[in-house]
Amino acid sequence: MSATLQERDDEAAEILRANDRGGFSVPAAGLYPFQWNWDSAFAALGYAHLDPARAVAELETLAGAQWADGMIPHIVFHRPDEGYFPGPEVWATAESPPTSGITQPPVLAIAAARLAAAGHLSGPRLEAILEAADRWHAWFLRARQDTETGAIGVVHPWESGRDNMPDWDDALAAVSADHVRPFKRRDTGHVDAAMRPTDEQYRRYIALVEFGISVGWDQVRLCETSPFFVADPGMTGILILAERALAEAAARAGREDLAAAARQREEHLCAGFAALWSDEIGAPTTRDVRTGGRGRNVSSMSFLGLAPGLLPADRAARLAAHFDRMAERCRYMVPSYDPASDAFDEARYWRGPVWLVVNWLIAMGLAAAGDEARAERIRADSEALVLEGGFYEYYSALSGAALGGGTFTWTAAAWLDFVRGNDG
Ligand code: 2M8
Repeated sequence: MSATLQERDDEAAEILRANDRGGFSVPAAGLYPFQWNWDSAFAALGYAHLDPARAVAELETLAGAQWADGMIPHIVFHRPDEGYFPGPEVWATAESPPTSGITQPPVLAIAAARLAAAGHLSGPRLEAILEAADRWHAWFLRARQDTETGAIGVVHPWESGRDNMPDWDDALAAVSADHVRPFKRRDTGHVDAAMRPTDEQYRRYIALVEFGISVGWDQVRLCETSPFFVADPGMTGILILAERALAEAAARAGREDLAAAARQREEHLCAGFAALWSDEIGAPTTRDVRTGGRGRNVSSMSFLGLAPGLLPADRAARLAAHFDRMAERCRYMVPSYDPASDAFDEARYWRGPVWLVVNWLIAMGLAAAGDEARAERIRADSEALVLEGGFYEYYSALSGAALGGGTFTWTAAAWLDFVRGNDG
């Protein structure tokens, strides 16, 4: 029997409290024992329902890890923990506190704008976060831009947040891992190996970390020379939503300078996103910057293209038709990869399962476009998944089975703010 809404509300609050490490949260105790970038931004929106001051602290801690060049790193290793690989000694970035050497999807400004709109964040503290977001967003154009399309790319699958999504496969296969010394994975000690990336993928992930070290983590050089650099509708689309949020919050704070810069970047990024359109697929897909190779299928992040202003109407209609096709086939939207594709895997991490935070971002875009019906389908499916299965890392789009790690921070946050917050 499934739980009641009230029981899940209470559990979500309990998970956020239990995963609070004082000023920052961990995504899941054991499996992910450090602060992750986009997890933290989503977590803040969950904390806003329990303790708004705690929500602001989460964003301040994240912004506080910003590198001198503007990048906000994907992991901040506040305290040592043996339970995760690769830890700070593998990344060897020389930051204090130690961090990884790559970034993650820029959700910070989206969270800050929502906290500001709710009256939880204002004045100099809001401005400080917006300034950090402005520096980070500008960094993406300097250090992660596919100059041919104007879209934003990733130098590591981990950077996208959708680690083993099938569209990275070809580019990753070109990364040599022959020199990588044996290592012990920790993730498969917490979660069934059939739900995680393969060992072969992990070896290449580590080869890319070693490449970053070889260029001294100089981010511009990394982008220019990395064997892996793939333009991504996900990263580009999220940055567009973040620029819009930054412009709105900066205008609210009377910082027209930051708002104008965000609007200018946004316009450029929208052109970049549109350039990732694949006419063959009828959706925006990835583009391997080194080879020109394109993603082979629709992925969940393609649907960011349904937000207003990202695609011309005829293309948005083709994309919406994919959504409706998948919505017929899947009991729960939105699968991370097209279920009609051979590469779809119902249970393996980012190759098929539903992630509530991705649902949240897609629904934000749909709601902004006035597409209440599709936004509500996503919200209602997210609600059903949690009512049935509890707060897991991800879920089967076909059966609703709860998968990956349990008592998961961003799933609890998505429940409180997106599913139950009535302002998707
Ligand atoms: C997953 O990624 C980490 C590496 O960053 C991992 O598998 O070890 C992804 O789902 C990522 O998007 C997420 O931020 C992270 C923590 O939840 O886990």
